[in-house]
Amino acid sequence: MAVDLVQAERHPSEFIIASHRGPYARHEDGGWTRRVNGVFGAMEPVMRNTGGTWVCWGLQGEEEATERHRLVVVDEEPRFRMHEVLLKPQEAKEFYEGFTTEALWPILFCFPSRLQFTPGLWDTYRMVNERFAQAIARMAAPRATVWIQDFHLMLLPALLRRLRPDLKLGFFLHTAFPPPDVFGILPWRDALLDGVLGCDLVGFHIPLYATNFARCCARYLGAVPHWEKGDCGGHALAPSLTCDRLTHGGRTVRLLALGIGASREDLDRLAADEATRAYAADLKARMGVEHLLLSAERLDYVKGPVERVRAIEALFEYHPEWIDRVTLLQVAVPSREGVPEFERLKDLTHQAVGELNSRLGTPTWRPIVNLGKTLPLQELVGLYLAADICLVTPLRDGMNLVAKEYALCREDGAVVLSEFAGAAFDLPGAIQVNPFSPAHVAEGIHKALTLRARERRQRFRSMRRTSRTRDLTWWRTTFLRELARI
Ligand code: GDG
Repeated sequence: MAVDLVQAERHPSEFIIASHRGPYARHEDGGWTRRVNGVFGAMEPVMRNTGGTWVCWGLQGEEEATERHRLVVVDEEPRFRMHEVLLKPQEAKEFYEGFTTEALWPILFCFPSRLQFTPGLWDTYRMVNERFAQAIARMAAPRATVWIQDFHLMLLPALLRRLRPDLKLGFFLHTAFPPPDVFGILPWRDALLDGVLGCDLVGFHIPLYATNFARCCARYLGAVPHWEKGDCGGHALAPSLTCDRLTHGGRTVRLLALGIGASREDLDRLAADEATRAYAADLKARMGVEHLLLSAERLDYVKGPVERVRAIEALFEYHPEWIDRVTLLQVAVPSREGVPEFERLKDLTHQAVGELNSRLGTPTWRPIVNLGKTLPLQELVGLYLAADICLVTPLRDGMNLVAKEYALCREDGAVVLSEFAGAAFDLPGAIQVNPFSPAHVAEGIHKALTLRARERRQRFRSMRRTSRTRDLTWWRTTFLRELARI
């Protein structure tokens, strides 16, 4: 796919997506590549298909302008517009590496011990949300639809409603959402919740996050949720009460649990491609093991990369029969580079992999092969095709698209999946494990390795069916249909 961004005049838009960054990053030779991230990766095909304007921030260069407007041309066809609110490097650092990474990220994923308070960052967060609101208010056509993405822009809905009450506003949170005791640690909790409630429709991946959000709004803002009995069935992520709307300040805000799906458009084409299949077969042969395990993710503490190494160690300790027969290929895409906490995590992961490989490895076999880089999408699909088992063990995850992409691309296989990833709610055919316990994950892997073919195929069929029917197009059309009905 060839992408080019060309300077263009600003244009009123009927459909706007707002997310903190755009889907493409410029590389040294002046070309554009897609950013590897669940949110941008998912919204890019959405915009390619719907058209409209994508509003995000960009870095302000030497030029004086504070905003930049461009046309995105994909394979020589203009597809959508991109409007950048330009931030000075220090503002971008305070907004992204600062407030959203230090304060919001750990709280939303329930890691309060990682929260940091740096004075002044909240003001930058508010300022960036205000700049987005002003830009969108200027360019939205009358009664346009604006779909705001994720926690970087939690204040935007209320700010925008004040400036443009005619707009239809939707918000989707791609992360998890914690219970009130954890969210309440944020000193800015009221403003953040009030900001999101500026919307007509708020989407979450699974009912539990909507329930947690409603409980926070009730406790901290006095909002009134409309509760219904949930069907928890003992699952870690299923709430006993669910909420599909709440009332606050004389308005009713709808809540929707809608798990994001993978993009079939790109994956089907690549999985059917002869070159991808040949790459997969060659890779499997070169690895020279009976069973290839795969994990692929951004390097992030919520994904539990070190805990996963411990689980592989436990597998060989409790089931030494797998030594020399199983290898984990671990793709760790660099993320938030330069942020000290994430740099430390990279070192810890390398160290853990290195120690395990030197203790158990042989001249011809390694327990773990670690790739610390972004692979082209075709290679990633090749790995999906080559791997007998996909290992998805985040300590917590909003959804996790890798599990769904693996199930979508193949006819058979197995997924070992953290019970704390939203995907566990959507994919009951996966072997569910507790990622905090290396022994439990090890048993899950052993189970996947020894499943009878009939049970394995049955489990896989249900995951494949869900991943193919509830794909990205289904998710986008369902959300926008619900928003249009309000
Ligand atoms: C958030 C939430 C939620 C991975 N390695 C490579 C590569 N990838 C692609 C996969 C997949 C995406 O990155 C990662 O998806 P996740 O679902 O793990 O997303 P996060 O970045 O954590 O983002 C998450 C998601 O938003 C969507 O709502 O599911 O819970 O945290 O699509 O294919 N892509 C390429 N090379 C790689 O090496 N090209």
